[in-house]
This record gives sequence, C-alpha cells and structure tokens, in this order.
Amino acid sequence: MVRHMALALTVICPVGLGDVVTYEANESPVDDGWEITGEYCSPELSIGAGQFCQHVALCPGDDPPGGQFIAYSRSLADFDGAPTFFAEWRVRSDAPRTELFPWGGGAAVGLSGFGGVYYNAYIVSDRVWLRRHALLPFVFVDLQPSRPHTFRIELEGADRYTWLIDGAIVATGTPVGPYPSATPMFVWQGYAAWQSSTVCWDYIRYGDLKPRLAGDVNCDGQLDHFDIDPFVLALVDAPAYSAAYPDCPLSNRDIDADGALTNFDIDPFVTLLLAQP
Ligand SMILES: [Ca+2]
Ligand SMILES: [Ca+2]
Repeated sequence: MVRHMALALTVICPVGLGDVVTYEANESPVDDGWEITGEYCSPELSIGAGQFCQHVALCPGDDPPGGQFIAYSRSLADFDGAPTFFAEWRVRSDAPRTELFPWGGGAAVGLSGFGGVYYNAYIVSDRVWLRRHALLPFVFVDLQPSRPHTFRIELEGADRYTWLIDGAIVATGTPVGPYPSATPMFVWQGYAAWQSSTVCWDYIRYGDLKPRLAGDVNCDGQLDHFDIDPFVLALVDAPAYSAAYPDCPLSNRDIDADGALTNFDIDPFVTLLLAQP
C-alpha cells in the first residue's frame, strides 16, 4: 500500500511573519514555530553543527513502499497576494535515486495552496524532481551526490517563476498564476519510501523578494558604491551573501543575465557603476 506519495496538507496555522522568515536549523523546528503537519512511525531526529537531520527508514514490520516521515509546515498567509516572493533552503540527502520518482522520498519541500499553483521539490542524493502544477511537465536536475545543495525559487506575481540550484537558474518561465495564493503554506519533510536515508537541513528562508534592479546587489533600491562590497561577497562567498541578503534576486548581481553570478559579471557591473551620475 502506498501510504504517502506527496506532501499532505491539513494544518493551517497562522503565525506572525516578517518580511523574511528564517529557520537556521540550530534548534528543533517545533521550537522555532513550525507545526508538525504529519508524522509516521517516529523518525530519528538530531540537531548539531547547525543542521537539523531526519533519519527515515521503513517502519518495523511494514512492507515498502511507505516508511517513516515527519513533515513540518507554516502558513504563508502573511504573504498571500504578495507581488513577489522567494524561498531558499540548503539540504543534503543520501537517499538513492530509487526513492525519487514517483515516490517523493528523500527531502521534500512544498510551497502549497488550494488554487492549483504550487512549487514542489523532491531531493535525493544525486537528483531533484521539480514540480509546479499537476498538468505541467516535471523537471529533473542531476546533482553532485551526497553534498548539500542550495535550492531557491523566485516568484514575481503572474510574470515569472525561477528555480535556482546552487545559484544558477535551472528553470524559469511564466507561471500558471501568482503565488503565494489560495491559503498558501510552506511544508518540508524527510521521507523513506523504500529504504532508509538521512536528510540534513542547513536552513530554510523565505519572504518578500526585493525588486529587480541590475547592480543593486545590497537591494537597498539604489545602484551605488555601497553595492561593491556585497557584489564581491556574492562572488567569493555565496553562502555568506545569501545569509546577509536572502531576499535579493539573482538578476541584480547576474549583470550579463546568463543565469548565474560569475566572473563575467564583474566588467558589466563596473560599467553600470561608472555610468551612474
Ligand atoms: Ca544598492
Ligand atoms: Ca552572469
């Protein structure tokens, strides 16, 4: 019997949210205000070294598929109708690829709602399955195995969605509709469909996405010399930049618009700066 093939959404829990919400995995998600949306057979949980880990396995006596999981959720009601939105998380899974499709095992993140627009990512050791509407083709992206990877979605109303992995665009286009919408909710979990695996979360961040402005790398709404240090930081230490400016869109530092920040953005960034009055 298939007990669990997708994220179950049953708990609606409004919480007070600011412009950016961060969970840095230094404490239990519950202590940080996340609700347990669903749980089966008590997975082993641990916190250490800035990570929250879920070890999931088959429940003793059960036949696969359908093992342990524990899912956490938070209402996105405070962002319902927001013109822009982002979510970013860093996670490592050692789940084999057999867990992935169509089971949704390994790590899973869902930006969900009841309006048909959603963004789901299912992550195993060496692959991710991205899904955003029941009628649209899936996107699969191969990953370097058993390493943490940074996943990010940038949403600009009905105009554009952009999936990024490790700072590079992997899929972008026109969304079916705006999101967050229709009782939006953020859900994430570790899940074992066929065999055991461990999922370790470094952080989860989400909130309003700042406006696009090429060269405005500190996202204060202006392009000036205060953007130089953040630009250098983004180039040399992407995790530190992401922690400091989580709500700044890639487009502001990807000056040549090739889908990632690289050394090839330096010259056009300087040109932009010098062109300022
Ligand atoms: Ca700026
Ligand atoms: Ca670039």
